[in-house]
Amino acid sequence: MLHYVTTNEGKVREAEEYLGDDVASVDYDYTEIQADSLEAVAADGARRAYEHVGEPVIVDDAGLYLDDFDGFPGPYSSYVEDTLGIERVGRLARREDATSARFRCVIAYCDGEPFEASPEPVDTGERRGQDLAADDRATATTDETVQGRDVPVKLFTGAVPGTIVEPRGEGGFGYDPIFEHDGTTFAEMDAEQKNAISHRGRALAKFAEWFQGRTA
Ligand code: ITT
Repeated sequence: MLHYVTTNEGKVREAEEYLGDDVASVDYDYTEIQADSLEAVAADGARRAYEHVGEPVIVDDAGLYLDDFDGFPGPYSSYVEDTLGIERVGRLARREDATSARFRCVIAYCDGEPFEASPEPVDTGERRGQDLAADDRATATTDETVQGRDVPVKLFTGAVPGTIVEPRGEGGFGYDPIFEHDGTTFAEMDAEQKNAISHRGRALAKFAEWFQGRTA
């Protein structure tokens, strides 16, 4: 059984469409490391989650990136939501005319076993930080296997561009009310509509396809 380790019910609702009954959610609040890339945070989280659960796990680390603020708040999105709140982040972005943004999501999978070689880049700890900081600024996504000295982790990424607007909508969670894509905020979409275009939907679709092969 696959375990989705998260404290965020909103993420679980969105994952159900891709993972259905094959996944159990586990509410385990491990201490996240601070790092300037989602990949590093997610990979570390997957290792901790696997250690705790002892069975295959995924964790999901996501963030909002304001293009003209060098990607702020990015990996610090949770802290900024808790301290400033999304309405003030939205006001700041609009006041500074820095409304071009993207969401990024990284799904990290760990089952304690190594992964077969894949065409995607394979890297280890030291260089990983630099390469992935560059990827954080890009729309393009890279999936990779992290096979350092630690337990290997496989990563799946997704990104979606959008615009910061005044809050609209009641659905979704987190920054969804201020993130507009094609004229609609994520909070105005239901889970299915959001999944069809979202950072998480894209990462989950890639993961779900790969995972079928892993378990076949
Ligand atoms: P877990 O780490 O327990 O999974 P979390 O809510 O802390 O749950 P993240 O660290 O990934 O999740 O989230 C970072 C921040 O980004 C946090 O403020 C979320 O509300 C926000 N966020 C993540 N995904 C989002 C999405 O799809 N839409 C809007 N905001 C999102």
